[in-house]
Amino acid sequence: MASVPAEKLSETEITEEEREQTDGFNLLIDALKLNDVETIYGVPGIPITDFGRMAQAQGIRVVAFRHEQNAGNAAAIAGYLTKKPGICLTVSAPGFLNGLTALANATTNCFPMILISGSSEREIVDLQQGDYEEMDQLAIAKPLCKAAFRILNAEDIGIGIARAIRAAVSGRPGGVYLDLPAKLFGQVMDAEAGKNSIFKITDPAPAQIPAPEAVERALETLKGAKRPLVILGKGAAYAQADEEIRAFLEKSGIPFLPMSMAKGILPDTHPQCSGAARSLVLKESDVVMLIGARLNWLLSQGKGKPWGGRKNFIQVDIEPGEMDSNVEITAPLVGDIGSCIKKLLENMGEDWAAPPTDWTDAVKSKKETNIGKMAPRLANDNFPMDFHGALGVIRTVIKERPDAILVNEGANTLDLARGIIDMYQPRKRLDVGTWGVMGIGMGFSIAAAIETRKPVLAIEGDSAFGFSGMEIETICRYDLPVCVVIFNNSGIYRGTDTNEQSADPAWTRFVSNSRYDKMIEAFGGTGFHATTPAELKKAINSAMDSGKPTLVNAAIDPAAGSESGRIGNLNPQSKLRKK
Ligand code: ADP
Ligand code: TPW
Ligand code: MG
Repeated sequence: MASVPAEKLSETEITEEEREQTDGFNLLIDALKLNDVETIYGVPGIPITDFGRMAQAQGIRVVAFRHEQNAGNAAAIAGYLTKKPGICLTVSAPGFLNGLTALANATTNCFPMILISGSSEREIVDLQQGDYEEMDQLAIAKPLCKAAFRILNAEDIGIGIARAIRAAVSGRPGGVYLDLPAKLFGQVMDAEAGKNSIFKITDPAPAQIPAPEAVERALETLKGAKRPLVILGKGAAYAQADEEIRAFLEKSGIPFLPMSMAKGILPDTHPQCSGAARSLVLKESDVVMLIGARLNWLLSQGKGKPWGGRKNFIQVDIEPGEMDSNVEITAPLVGDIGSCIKKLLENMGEDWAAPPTDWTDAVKSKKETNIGKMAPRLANDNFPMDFHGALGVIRTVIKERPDAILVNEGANTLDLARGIIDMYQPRKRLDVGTWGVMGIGMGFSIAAAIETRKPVLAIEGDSAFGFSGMEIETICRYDLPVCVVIFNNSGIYRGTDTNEQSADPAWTRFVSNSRYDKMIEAFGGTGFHATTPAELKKAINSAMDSGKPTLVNAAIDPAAGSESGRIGNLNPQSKLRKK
């Protein structure tokens, strides 16, 4: 619409139509663009189809998925990789619920994302009069995320987007729900007032500087240690303080243990890395410094047999409420990891003494023994191929292509790959995280390729793959450099269970000898089938060299896996089970 001459603006006879106007659609897009949102991951439908179209027309990359959970997982990992909230866009009720699992998972993992869902008419929803896709989405989302907001008026879009972004990335990052009722999109307001109502957020994730006495206490505790250990968690990888962390660890000389997604902050081949002596360092250490890692089930809550006995904990974390959540933290260091590590480094002094050599020697020797024991298993050429033979090959692939991003899910496929495949660069290993959730594979792979423009290698259990497998069409549609390798052992944990009672297969079994490689060919990608480590190596290398959508069906011995991978101990044991 033509703009109204300035002299006419004050005249009362100007009609609404004569003013230049904007609407909810445009204000939302402008506010997102102003705040550096480059990509939206979602699935179209009422009431957001036009919103996606318009966003795409205005230069935002809109990546359409086949299922909202995968779009949500993509947004979550985009947030983890970039420190900016990933955006997932869904339709109302069912689409919203499909995205909600990913939002809850993002919150659990401390990944910043915003789930934006269109919703139905408030007047009808609140009186429960049966609107199209009626659901009180805001109320349902609230307990499952860090914050939840609804924008009712176009003039509040700027503030609404700011609240959502700040909540997602500041402090402990997490998932935010943003509810946009259908009516908001078409709401019209004066263009000038609209423009003034949106803004670029200043410093959305402010630095949180630790208190000097907390820094001192942490250093004193560390100095007093005879057998110190540092545990790096995915919060440390998220913080992107790679240089500071390396400098701190190398100056301290302390052995470090990376949690799964923290692998590669320093290379797994670093002399101080004690991943291969995990049991020993957990048990024997006397002072443990946690950096961006929680003492949850993945670390046996910080107590019990794996920990050997009571020890002193130092915890570096942005979330004060995390302290003492499982065991006493004698030196809490609350702040963002970049600022905390910088302060620790500044205050260590020139004469920092390395840990006693009997400790570092013991760790080194255990590590060498374990690596030596593993080597022949990884070089095995067994037919049918087992997990170790296949993973030995992939270990070499990643060594030769350290900038590739490794996505990993499954049970045996996850637990064994985590231990066997060394990582060399930060934020290159993306996996099932805190919940051990299946279904992150294709969403993570797609966002990793889009956000980093690096090649992606997804190592997937055949069951795990099934949770998001339809997205291989999305991978082909966007022509992404993703190579999916399916560890096909014809089942969950194993492909050998039997059901004696009926013709039905055991419920952990899949169709034997499936050819997942043929699936991707349906969409124009390239499939490979590998039955030996040598074939697997050739297939993955040629797939990765192509830079194209590829899928490798790796036939694994159905008898090779164990129940629940490495966490079978968490299964409740039936006292009555026969055999
Ligand atoms: P892991 O599973 O690798 O052990 P967790 O997800 O349990 O890691 O822990 C990550 C921790 O990192 C969380 O407690 C979170 O509050 C913290 N965290 C995330 N980002 C930062 C940051 N920038 N600075 C400090 N702590 C952070
Ligand atoms: C959302 C339970 C954990 S691991 C797994 C399931 C179903 C699959 C293991 O089989 P896979 O791996 O992938 O073939 P492998 O190598 O051992 O044969 N639903 C969700 N999350 C989880 N964790 C499960 C179910 C589970
Ligand atoms: Mg399997």
